[in-house]
Amino acid sequence: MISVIHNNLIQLFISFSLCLMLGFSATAQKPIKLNQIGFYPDSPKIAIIPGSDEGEFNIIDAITDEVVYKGEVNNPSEWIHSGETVMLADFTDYTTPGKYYVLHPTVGISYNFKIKNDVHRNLHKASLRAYYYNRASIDLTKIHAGKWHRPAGHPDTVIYVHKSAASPERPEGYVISSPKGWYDAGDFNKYIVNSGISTYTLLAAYEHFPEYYDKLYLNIPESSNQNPDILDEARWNLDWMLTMQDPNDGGVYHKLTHLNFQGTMMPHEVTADRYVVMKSTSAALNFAAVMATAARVYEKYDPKFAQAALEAAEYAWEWAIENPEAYYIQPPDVHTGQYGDDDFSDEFDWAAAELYITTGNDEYWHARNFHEIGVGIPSWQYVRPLAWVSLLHHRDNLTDAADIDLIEQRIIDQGNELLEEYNTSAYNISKGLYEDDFVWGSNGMAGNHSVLLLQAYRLTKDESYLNAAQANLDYLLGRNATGYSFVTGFGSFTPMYPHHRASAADERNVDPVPGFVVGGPTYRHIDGCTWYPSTMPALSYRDDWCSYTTNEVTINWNAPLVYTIGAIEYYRNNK
Ligand code: G3I
Ligand code: 9MR
Repeated sequence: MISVIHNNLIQLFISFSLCLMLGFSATAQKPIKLNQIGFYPDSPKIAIIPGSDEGEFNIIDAITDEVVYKGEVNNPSEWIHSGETVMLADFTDYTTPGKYYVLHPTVGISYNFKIKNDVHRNLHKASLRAYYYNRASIDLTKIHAGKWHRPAGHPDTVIYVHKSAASPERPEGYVISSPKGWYDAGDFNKYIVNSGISTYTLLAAYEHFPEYYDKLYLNIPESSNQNPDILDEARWNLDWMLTMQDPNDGGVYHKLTHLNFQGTMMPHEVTADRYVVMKSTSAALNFAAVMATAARVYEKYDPKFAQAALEAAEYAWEWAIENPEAYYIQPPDVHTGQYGDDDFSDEFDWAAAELYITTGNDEYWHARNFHEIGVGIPSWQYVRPLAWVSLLHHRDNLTDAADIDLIEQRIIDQGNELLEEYNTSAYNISKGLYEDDFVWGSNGMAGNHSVLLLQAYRLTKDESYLNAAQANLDYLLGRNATGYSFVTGFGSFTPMYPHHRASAADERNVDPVPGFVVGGPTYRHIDGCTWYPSTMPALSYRDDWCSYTTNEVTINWNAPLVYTIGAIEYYRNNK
């Protein structure tokens, strides 16, 4: 114990002297950027050194302060998204487990990181437990929520049918019950469109890695039952989604919402009325795709639910076929998130693919022209890639109607496009390839790049794809221009003021609810923040409540994080 304290003091002294030497204040952000959690022994290990001062870098044991590895930095090059010139310090071939930091004689040091097996296990659990923390209609108990326990918010048993959603059987003001589900984000509303990709991505994680998730314990209220915890968590949202379908026609309400965003309150403090608003084609198709997926995934655990999910999916699909142009139009008295879309072709593709896979009915394959469509990066507004992800996974069990070569080629082409950027980018990441990579929710885009890269890896077992997928994770955890590890509670320099009401309004806790990735830097801000540290897209981030364009959390940005970490944990430990 004493020697640990002694060594820590030495380290503190050395770091402090170094800081003084290099002109940094003791509290300044560390100039060398890397994944602040760490690396698996056999994974690539990269740090970013700012500037062009080439030469030697060292890996220092954080306990003994001994130099354990020496390497040469290389490739000073510009990253156009941040305007920086940076170099790579590659210490992939250092594999000894331990705790370390990087030192460059003129630049400074990095935060501490670890090399170990299972290095992202806790982060992975936390990124899934974030969904539990965002549950509506349930007490978060001390046992499961720790210091973030809170009373249930939004029972959602009395929900009014909004004028925009009125039908003969359910006129304006009609009351339905629509409990459970996850709050979308930092706000308290529940949106079907965004629930679509989020819930699907968790179900895909299970479908692709069942043996891993069968054993993953999340300490949620359902943990003691026989089902995998990830499926119990997803079920909380699926149960809510089912209530959003009008049993009279199969249409699905676009969202369940307050009329306005509420103030900075804890969920249980909110009393304003809630409404279901307008049925839309995008809601019906997202719903159909997810329910068709759920019908497969829950077959083994709850066949009755699986059957109900499939029927609901087909009913919603029929509604969408009859109502192919029901674009969401925000009613004048509703001011919450829109999740609007003016192109449903990708939603049709995705729903058709999931229904085809689940039912084996060729009509769904032929309903769309898969030969004519590409892949891309998934987002709430662009779900076409999810069709390819599912088709690839099920390629050995499809009917003769499907073109397996086409499915494989699409995934490889997309993977290669990302890989090329990974190989050539100054930050050694695929993120940054597309203009949309720095839209609102840029960190979600980073995760979704990795989801696609991981499909290419699953298909080919070519490790470059796995390494590239991990590089985007490294980006999220600190190897980025801002230097933040963007996941709350994980890393040394991490968001403390996310735009998350249940964190901001919680007077008991300084620490925000853990396990959420914030939206990340973006090139366009429409929030009330008076300043941003930079106008460069990759630097334009602010850890402040005011910044809902960069510092909010959502279920759709966490889902690719979950998928990516789960897959990487699985492969790094089971190769
Ligand atoms: O689709 C276009 C694309 O074609 C174009 O290239 C690109 C360039 O600007 O813009 C794309 O549109 C963007 C759209 O998201 C889709 O990515 C818009 O610029 C951008 O402003 C829009 O932001 C959305 C934001 O709501 C405002 O509508 C975010 O994606 C979305 O995550 C966010 O969602 C909010 C909910 O409404 C409410 N709950 C919180 C949640 C997160 O902040
Ligand atoms: O808190 C809201 C956040 O969840 C949304 O993503 C965002 C954009 O639609 O809007 C936030 O609410 C703000 C509102 O739009 C304007 N007044 C300030 C609110 C946040 O403080």
